[in-house]
Amino acid sequence: MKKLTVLSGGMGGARFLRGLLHGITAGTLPGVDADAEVTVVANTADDWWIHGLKVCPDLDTVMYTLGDGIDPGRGWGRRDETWSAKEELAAYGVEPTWFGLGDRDIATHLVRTQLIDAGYALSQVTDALCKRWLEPVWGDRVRLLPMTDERVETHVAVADPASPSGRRVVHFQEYWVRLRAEVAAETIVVVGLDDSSPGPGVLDAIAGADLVVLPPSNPVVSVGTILGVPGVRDALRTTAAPVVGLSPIVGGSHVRGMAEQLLATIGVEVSAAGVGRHYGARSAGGVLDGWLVDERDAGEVAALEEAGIRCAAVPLMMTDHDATAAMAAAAIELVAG
Ligand code: FO1
Repeated sequence: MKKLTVLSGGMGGARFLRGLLHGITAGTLPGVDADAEVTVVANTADDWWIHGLKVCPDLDTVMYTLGDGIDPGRGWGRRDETWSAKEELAAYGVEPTWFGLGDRDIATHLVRTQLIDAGYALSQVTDALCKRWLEPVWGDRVRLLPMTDERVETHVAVADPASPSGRRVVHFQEYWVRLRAEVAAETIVVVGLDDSSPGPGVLDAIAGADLVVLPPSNPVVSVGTILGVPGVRDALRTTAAPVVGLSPIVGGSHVRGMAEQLLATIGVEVSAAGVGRHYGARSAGGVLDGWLVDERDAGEVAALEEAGIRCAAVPLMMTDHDATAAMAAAAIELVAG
């Protein structure tokens, strides 16, 4: 196996990717060449223009994580960060004060924004940023592709008694960071998604893969938005590669993030089986050949097998690179042969 393609959101996907690469390098993944290439198709619907800068949280979380620049505690932004610019903006009373842009992180957004303003596509800009972050560590074995070059942004409608309509629409970042996903998301609207097209290399990365992985990222606003880019689902259904996913829901709740709240919004059961069925069996018009659930959800394996999805229950806590690599190995074994 030489070509792996991973459809990734932010923290969960990035942590999975780091462990996958650990396993590849260590040679512990069955049938995977030690010089195998990993192409990451990353969600861009979290992107946000703020203070005149284009911030791409999921692209940056993957890039910083694989380039070892991530702050491990936060899971986003840079390690060894300082916040002088943020403090100065707050001193001017400039909103939003609740969104933390660190000084080092701002340099990334300045470079990205300048290149976007100069007319370069997001995929070209991402390549340029990855020259610093990925090439020195991974050579040309890791590629980071935006799911689309076009502007796509997730917005969430929340109840707001103060507004005439009784609701307010906020950007996903406000829903997640300021509201802490503590209010019900009445509706999720991914602005621009239906009119978007797969970014350069995305469909080839799926069609030409030996394996496609849906890591434990948010099934609604991360993997869900990637699947929503016109053409991506069809590519998953027609690729010769097996498609295997890992459940982000363990024991009936998310490990981190806000998957519970958003699955409820789209009417999907908050369970490992619920998400697996939501993605669907490839044999039944969905995108999955295999679905890994945590040992605590072993009782859901039979239901998934009946839905046409190969399923196994293994430990799904990404406690360290070895544990994550073991998850990747289990995913590969589940759909091998
Ligand atoms: N998450 C927070 O909880 N608080 C923040 O202030 C914050 C700032 C931030 C800045 C840049 C960036 O790339 C990510 C940032 N995040 C922050 C995380 C971000 O909201 C999430 O990574 C995703 O959008 C959800 O996966």
